Parts: sequence; structure tokens; C-alpha cells
Amino acid sequence: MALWRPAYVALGANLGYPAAQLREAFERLAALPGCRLVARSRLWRSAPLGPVNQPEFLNAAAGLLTALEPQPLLDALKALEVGMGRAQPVVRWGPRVIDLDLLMLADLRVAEPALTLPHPGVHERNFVLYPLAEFAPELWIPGRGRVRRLAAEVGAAGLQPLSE
Ligand code: PH2
Ligand code: MG
Ligand code: MG
Repeated sequence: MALWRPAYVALGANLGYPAAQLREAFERLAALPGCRLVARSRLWRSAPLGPVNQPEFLNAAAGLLTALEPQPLLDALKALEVGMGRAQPVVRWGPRVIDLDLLMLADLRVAEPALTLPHPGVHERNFVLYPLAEFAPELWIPGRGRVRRLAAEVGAAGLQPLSE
């Protein structure tokens, strides 16, 4: 019997049909072997971080329960990106059809070339923190603090929930 642990994933898209792609990604996350999708945020419009001459992003967050270890879960997320038509490789900070970033798996700390947990950018990106705060405001990010406070600290500039 595997140990099921909470994991958090950030979703983003700014090419194609971002809203449709994020909804499809939620469905595919729910169908991943060894994973249950237990929480999903709204979709948020978000000004691009990085090169500004790219389309606005839609961002969201997902809460999973998973029986997978970090690397197999990361591999599954990458396979899901490729399955949804993401070109490999994409430009760093550049536009993409779908982006699934593993933020945390339980309170594991991982420092490997291919995987850092908690995700190193989570505490400074409002397009990650505000969606996450919808269902996990009390979540403690090891070494960083609580999601609700981190969100308040970075502020919501350039960010707006999509009315559904
Ligand atoms: N992702 C990037 C680069 N810039 N900007 C926003 N607003 N949202 C993103 O998800 C994002 C970005 C690369 O992953
Ligand atoms: Mg990303
Ligand atoms: Mg990514």
C-alpha cells in the first residue's frame, strides 16, 4: 500500500486556447495513475513575467494526492505537457501551450539538477500564490512561509481572476 501525500502543481498557458488547455490539463491530472485531483483554483489572467512581447498568460493551481515519488510525478507532468502538444524545448521564460510546474510534494526538500522542491520561484510569483491561496491559504512552504502571507507580500499586480 503506497503512501499518499499532498502535492501542488502550478498550471500556465499563453499560446493556442489557454482556458481550454488549462481545463484539459486539470482533467488529465485527475486521470494520472497514482494521483487524485482534490482541489483546483479558478483561472487567472496574468501579465507575462520575463520577455514582455508574449501573450498574456492564464494561470491556475491544482492540489493532488499522489502515491508517486517526486521524480516519477515530475516525469508524468512532463509527459502530460508533451501529450498536450508542448514543443520541446521551449524558450526559457517564453510562450507555451501548457506548463505544469511541480511546486511541492508533502514537505519534501529536493535539490537535484532536474528538480528543486519546493519550487524555487513559488514564493515570489503572484500567479502561483493567488491561485494556490484559493484552496491552500494555510499551506506552509518550507523555508518560505505561509501561502496567504506570501501572496499578500507579493501583491496582485497584473493578476485578475477570470469570471467563469
Ligand atoms: N511562465 C513562464 C514565464 N512567464 N508569466 C506568467 N504570468 N505566468 C506564467 O506561468 C509564466 C510567465 C515560464 O514558465
Ligand atoms: Mg513555469
Ligand atoms: Mg515549467
